[in-house]
Amino acid sequence: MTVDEELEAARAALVMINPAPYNAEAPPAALAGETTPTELHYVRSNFAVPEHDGILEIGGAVGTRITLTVDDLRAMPAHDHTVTLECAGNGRLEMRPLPTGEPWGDFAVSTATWRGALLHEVLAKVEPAAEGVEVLAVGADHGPYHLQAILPETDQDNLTFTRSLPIAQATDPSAGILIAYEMNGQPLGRDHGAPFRLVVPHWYAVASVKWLKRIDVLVEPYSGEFQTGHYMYQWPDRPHEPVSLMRVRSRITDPTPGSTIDVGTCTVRGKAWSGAGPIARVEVSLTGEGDWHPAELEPARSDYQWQDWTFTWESINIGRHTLRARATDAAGNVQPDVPPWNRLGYGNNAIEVIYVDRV
Ligand SMILES: Nc1nc2c(c(=O)[nH]1)N[C@H]1C(S)=C(S)[C@@H](COP(=O)(O)O)O[C@H]1N2
Ligand SMILES: [Mo]
Repeated sequence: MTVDEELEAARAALVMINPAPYNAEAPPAALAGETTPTELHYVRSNFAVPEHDGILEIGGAVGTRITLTVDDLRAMPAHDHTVTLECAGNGRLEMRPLPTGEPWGDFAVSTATWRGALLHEVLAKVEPAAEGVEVLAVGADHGPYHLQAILPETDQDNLTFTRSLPIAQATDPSAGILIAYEMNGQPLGRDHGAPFRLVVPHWYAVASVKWLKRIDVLVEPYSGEFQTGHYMYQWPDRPHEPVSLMRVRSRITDPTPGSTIDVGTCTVRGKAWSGAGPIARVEVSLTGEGDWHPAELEPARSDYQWQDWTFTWESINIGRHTLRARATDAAGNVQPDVPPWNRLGYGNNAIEVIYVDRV
């Protein structure tokens, strides 16, 4: 297969929303399983898929600069983490007034099993300087970027995808951050960051830099288009804030929205996830105002992936029924009824409403 044929095959089952740069949602069925098959995992890229020479350079304020290849990463202890990634712009289409940005529906979220070396173990090799405050991850992708929020005109013609993490998080063994080289048991595909990428559990996926080219320890906080320009919550009534942890959210996966099902007993199934803590509670409402009924949480599979839940719904009434699910995380965050509006449309975790017709 040529490179183009390979990309086309990898993209065939997705719901494309932008051909260039390629951005695509998962089909709804991709959310039903424990994990999302690679060919159904959403893709979000700010630039075209770049060439990558296979070398990762690590430097900045460090004792020892090093370069690593995928073989060097594979020679380190391998860790498999099953991680739910959600784009911060997921659900933007439901915000009013409609924010500017990729018109994501609700399917820029997926869960895959990533294998890689732990970022903190890689960083230990370079001995970050005591004055280090952030760790900058640089992608190999770059190009013109004209949706500027903060850039002067002159800098928009060749921008690189670059993001930083606080050094305390990057070096924290319990953060679970990977430099991943496999996704669901296969080498990373081109759309998902080959040959290696960061996978940062709990954070909106913008932190999980693909096509990783450099890592630098910084002694000053980083500011850049993808850090302090885009991916900022620009609230109408309070100070701007960087996008960070995924906000608590739930989704009914079964029955599917708009479907027709028989009266009687129906097992409602769904997912819930939050970057701020494990899911403590999911409740289901069968009406507008009125009671919320507790759903049953399946045993949690890991810290980093969405949580399955079920609810037994008995109804002998034919006709249209509304269903809503609402999750609460261990930190006490609960989904709002209305999307928390911000100018660039990030972090929509509002309660979703579906209906089904019973016959
Ligand atoms: N180098 C690079 N990394 C990137 C991006 C990008 O444009 N360039 N997009 C980020 C965003 S916004 C998201 S939501 C995730 C998407 O990861 P996926 O395409 O594997 O689903 O990658 C992140 N990593
Ligand atoms: Mo994203």
